[in-house]
Amino acid sequence: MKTCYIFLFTLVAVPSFGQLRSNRPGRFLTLPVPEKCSSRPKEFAFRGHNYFYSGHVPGLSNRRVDWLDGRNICREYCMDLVSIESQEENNMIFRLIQSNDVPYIWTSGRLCDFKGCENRADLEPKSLYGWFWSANRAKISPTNQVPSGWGYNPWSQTGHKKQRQPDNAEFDINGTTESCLSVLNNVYNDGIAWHDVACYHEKPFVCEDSEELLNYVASTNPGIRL
Ligand SMILES: [Ca+2]
Ligand SMILES: [Ca+2]
Repeated sequence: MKTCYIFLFTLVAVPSFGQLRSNRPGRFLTLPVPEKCSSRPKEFAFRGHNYFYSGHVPGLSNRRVDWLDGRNICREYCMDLVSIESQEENNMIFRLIQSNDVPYIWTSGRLCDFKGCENRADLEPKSLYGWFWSANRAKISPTNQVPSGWGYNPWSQTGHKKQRQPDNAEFDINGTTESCLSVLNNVYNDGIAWHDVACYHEKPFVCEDSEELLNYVASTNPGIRL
């Protein structure tokens, strides 16, 4: 069911664990912590993956973190920020946001605008073709199209500049690129929808099981229960 993604393996030097550099000097992806993987919060499940919303986890419920910190908190649990590959998964996340009155969340969605993304004609123009899920390096459908198999386009039709998303609006304000994908809850009177947002903003987040990290911890910790 999950073998059909178009992987972007040439996008980044495929990470040796813990070695993938962030865009801020000195910040790295975190290694999973086996004990935390074993006892990770399993708030709900979908197609074999466990998920949790940080606002529902003791110790995390008041945390608002930037995008990379969100990834790293998830990764300690053998998870990553949520990647929304199907309309069913998106509907589930939208329902979570709606029923809990969540203002916004981080996802693992990221614009390929860093080192390794140059000279990729298939990613141009970036605002349409340059987005992918960091958790598994799967491409996101062109942002101006209804994704294949979906009945709607999850990107908002409006935002700060009253233009459809992604609009990279903050770049015009302070020169910061909106390189990370957040689901916002009616911030622009637009219902629950996807937005490109600058990655330094601090938000709650949803974690989803990472098969890559679970397999890594399983293979290096014989007998561990995950
Ligand atoms: Ca997913
Ligand atoms: Ca935006």
